[in-house]
Amino acid sequence: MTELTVTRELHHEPPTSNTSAPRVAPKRDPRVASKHDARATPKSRSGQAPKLELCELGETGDPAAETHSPFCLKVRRAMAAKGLVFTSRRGVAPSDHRTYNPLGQIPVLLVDGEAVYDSTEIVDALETWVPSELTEAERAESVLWEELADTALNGFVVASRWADEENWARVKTRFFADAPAPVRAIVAPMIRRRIVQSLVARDVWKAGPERCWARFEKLLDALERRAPERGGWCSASLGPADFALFGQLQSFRSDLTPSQRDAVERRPRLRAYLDRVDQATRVPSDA
Ligand SMILES: N[C@@H](CCC(=O)N[C@@H](CS)C(=O)NCC(=O)O)C(=O)O
Repeated sequence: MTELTVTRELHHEPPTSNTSAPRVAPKRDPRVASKHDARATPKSRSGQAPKLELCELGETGDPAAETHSPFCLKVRRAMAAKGLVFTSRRGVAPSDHRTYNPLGQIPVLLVDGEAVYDSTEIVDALETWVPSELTEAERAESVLWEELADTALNGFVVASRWADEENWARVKTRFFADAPAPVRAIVAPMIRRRIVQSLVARDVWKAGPERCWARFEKLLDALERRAPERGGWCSASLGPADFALFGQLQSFRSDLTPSQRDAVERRPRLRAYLDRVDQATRVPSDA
């Protein structure tokens, strides 16, 4: 497939890092351990900050959407929140990065050329370098919310784009914008069929659109009641649950999926929470 290209670099300072650091952050007292201390802690084997490259898809062409991948959004925002510098390796399809991830999925983070894949593994690695300020109990809760975001919420993101008849024409035009006409006409519906089958197998779309979107509304109602009015989802500051929830929920806030976007926007606490995470984790515009 397409050869990958390295694009622009972010402009904030990297910490030094230790790629062989333990994967679970030690229990920390947030009153004494500041973020600044954490950034100073990791040391790389060579004494240099490691080179971080994020394997993802091409730019969206939409200033409101830095990526169409909710999992790349999760990782991008986690890195921005932690002040980590990275470059992007762009591909046309996730499978373009198969050299680094045999599963053919994105995101993949190359750490001095060594691949870490699966967004949860990547965020775990980031947490060992620049830990979020979470107690052990908060960290355990954070794992549960991250799982809910990556599985349940992601099912609805995928359904909104690939299964929902109301959105499909827009999605096809945007996602296959650079594809030759025959690809758009023949390959796009084939990919769609395969993805819808996987949504049926995941029990997201088995009972059809009405049940799917009723479950989505119910889940959003619960998230609206649970959304924190300040701080992060599981603690006073942001952590893995926030990066994961933001990655999926923000992905609905797109003109590709107007009815799902409106469903999120109708919930003021959830909307305010997402705006807060957005502000705190924004990747510089030239990234
Ligand atoms: N569990 C993976 C899921 C990643 C994922 O589903 N990525 C999508 C793009 S947003 C993908 O690569 N899809 C292609 C495929 O699954 O074949 C993670 O957390 O990174």
